Formats: sequence, structure tokens, C-alpha cells
Amino acid sequence: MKRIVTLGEIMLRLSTPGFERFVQADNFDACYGGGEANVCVSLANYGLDARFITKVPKHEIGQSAVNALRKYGVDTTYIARGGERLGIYYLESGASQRPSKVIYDRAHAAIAEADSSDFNWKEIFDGIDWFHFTGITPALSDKAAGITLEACKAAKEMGLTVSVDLNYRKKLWTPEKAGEVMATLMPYVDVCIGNEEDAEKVFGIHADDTDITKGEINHEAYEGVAKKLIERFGFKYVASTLRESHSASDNGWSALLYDGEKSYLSKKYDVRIVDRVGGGDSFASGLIYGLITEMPLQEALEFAVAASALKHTIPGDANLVSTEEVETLMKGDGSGRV
Ligand code: KDG
Repeated sequence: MKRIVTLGEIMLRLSTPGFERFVQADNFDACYGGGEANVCVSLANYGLDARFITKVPKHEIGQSAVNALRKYGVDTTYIARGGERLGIYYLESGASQRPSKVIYDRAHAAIAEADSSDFNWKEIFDGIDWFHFTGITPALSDKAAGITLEACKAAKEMGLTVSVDLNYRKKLWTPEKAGEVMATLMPYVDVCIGNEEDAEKVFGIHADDTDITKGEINHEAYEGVAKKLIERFGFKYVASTLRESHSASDNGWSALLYDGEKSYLSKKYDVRIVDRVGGGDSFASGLIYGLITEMPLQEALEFAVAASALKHTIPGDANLVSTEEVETLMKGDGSGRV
């Protein structure tokens, strides 16, 4: 069985019930999430041996976060314990013309203040095939960026495949800082994943002739972005999700994969959004699953897009779909009917 490690922050997610506004809510629905934790849960759910690395405080809330990962079969053996707090994010789900809102309360979280000595990468990566991180982890703090760099170096030295989801988060850092820090990590990366805006925000590489604000996606323009990313960083594959935003509730959802010579375009799904948080993570985990199990590239891309289309229908951060459900959707015409 293939074995994968992801590194990042797991947070308590507090969302308003249904579509209530923050100011209306008298209680919140609680679950746990975080970009790299979501990827790990999804991969464990597909049957891979998936190990999550983070640091959580030594108290019951920290333990609840670990339990939430264990519930879905994630290996939590090497999660470090200590520090002051578990980060929180608050979510107000949007609908129709009203966009969703996220408020972070994550400063000084245990993983943001973790030390290099909390992680022994030789031990953590022993027998592992693949390492995945996202642009969220190095954005948490300079210390977290340092830990991410150490993990990348060890992963490469030990022969793992490394993937990144650029995952630009404007509430965590500026494009300038993101570009500077992420450029130091990219030499270790084989597979670069992002959305239609990430490459521009992080590296100033933009798609010409496309206007996502009008919901228009020009695939050739994104192939251009992928080519520039490969020229600059030498990645083996670049993949981008392509979201056509018709409203907060209805999106077109597809993706592109480029291997340095040829680009592959997926089927497009019209998604009616129940919960879009984790949509990118479910694409990343689907693509990693496709690549690690050696599917042909078009099939790996279709698996990833179908998996993430399904995620949009599931409340919570994690994509709790089976490989069979994804494969059934892939066989359809994109409408969800098979
Ligand atoms: O990709 C999903 C994440 O956005 C969500 O889990 C919260 O980790 C989070 C973040 O930093 O935005």
C-alpha cells in the first residue's frame, strides 16, 4: 500500500448553522479542518496509509482534533504535543449572491510556534512514498516556514515525491512574502497544484485573456500559466482547478493538468454548492490518489475533478467519498446522472 505524509495545521471549525449570518448565530456547528489535514483524511478514506504531521496542545481540545483524524483512519503517531492553543476558524456559508465568509482566530497556534526539534523527519518519512504540503503551512509563521523547508529537504533526500498546493491565503501573508518564501520551497516539488488565482498571487504569473470575475475561464490561458510554472521551477506536473463562479451557490468546476508537453482538460461539472470549503483539498487528494496509483494522466485528472465535485455536496471540510462513488460519477456525462 502506498504511504503518504502531509504537514500542516488542524483547526477547530465553528460554522453558523445553515446559512445564518455570524451576528445571528446563537450556537455553532463544530468540526475540524485544515488544508493538509483535509487531504490526509481524504487519502486515508481512499485506503492509503496517510500520516498527518502537526503540533496540537496537550489538552482535551488538542486531543479532540487528533481523534477527529483517527476517526477517518489517519495515522497520528508523529503529531507533536504542546504549545498554547489550537487555531479556530469561523465560517458563515454564503448562498446565491451572498459570498461565504471566514474569520481566522489562529495566531499563536501550537503548530505556528512549533520548533524544528518537534519533528524527526528521518523517522517520519521512513518507508513513505509521497509528501504533500500547502502554501498555508509556511504562511503561519517564519518558524513554520522553516519546518516546511526542513521537511521538503528531507523528503527529497529520502526519494519521496513531493507535491504542493499553492493555496494562497491573503489573510495570512502578502503576495510579496508568499512569493519569496514559496520560491525557496519549489525546488523540492514535483507536482504543483493550485486554483486559477494562486500562481498569480504567489508568483505573479497570470493567465492572459481570461477574466474570472466574469466567470469566464480560458483554458489555453491556464495552459500558459502551467508552462511558465514548469519553465521557472522544473515541476513534473502542474494542475489547476478552474472554477466558474456563477453565484455563491452554483459553480462550473473543471481542471487542467500539464505535464510539460501536453495538457489534459477534464470534464466540467455544474456544482450546486452545499459546502465549498475543502474543494481544492479534495482535488489535490484526488490527483495524488490518481498519480500514486499510477492511473493514466487523463484518468487521474478526471478522478480528482469528480472527487472534488462530490466534495461540494458534503458539509464539513473533509471529502468523505469512496473511490467507487468517484468512479461512478466519472462514468457519467458530468451532470451527476449515470
Ligand atoms: O482548504 C480548506 C481550508 O481553507 C480550511 O480548512 C481552512 O486551513 C484552512 C485555511 O487556512 O484556510
